[in-house]
Amino acid sequence: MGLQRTLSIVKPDGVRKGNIGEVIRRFETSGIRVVAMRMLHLTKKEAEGFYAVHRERPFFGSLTEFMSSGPIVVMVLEGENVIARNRSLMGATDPKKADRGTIRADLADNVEQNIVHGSDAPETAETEISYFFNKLDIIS
Ligand code: 3AN
Repeated sequence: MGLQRTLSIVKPDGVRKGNIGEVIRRFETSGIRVVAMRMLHLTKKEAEGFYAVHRERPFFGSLTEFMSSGPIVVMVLEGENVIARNRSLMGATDPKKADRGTIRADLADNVEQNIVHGSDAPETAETEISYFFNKLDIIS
């Protein structure tokens, strides 16, 4: 796999519930490095741009409403095979189906408000990272 980067987001529910530190602690404890980080409050339009691949899904309106409902924390994570490692720390999209001990099983309320986002492949990681960060924002 080699060294990878991925985009992680602590979603508005995670920020509201005070879970920013807990999410980062889990990354750091498992040897994943944070190499860029920023807090921001997306507009509806910006959330729609980020989730453009889901435009046709029935939950698109509600998802982008939620993602623009409060501040989020966006991070670039770096490590060996970090895309898959982050996905396994996050757990399944639906917290009811997520393995015990994962971020979503432990902290999330439902399939939409599920605390974290993580890129699902190298190509999406690259696109998603560049949606929020310039090259010079990322520590190497
Ligand atoms: P993941 O975030 O696990 O990669 P995706 O990419 O399928 O999951 O979905 C993107 C986001 O859309 C999820 N994080 C979740 O917030 C929302 N979502 C996914 N499936 C549903 C659903 N059935 N109902 C409502 N929201 C959903």
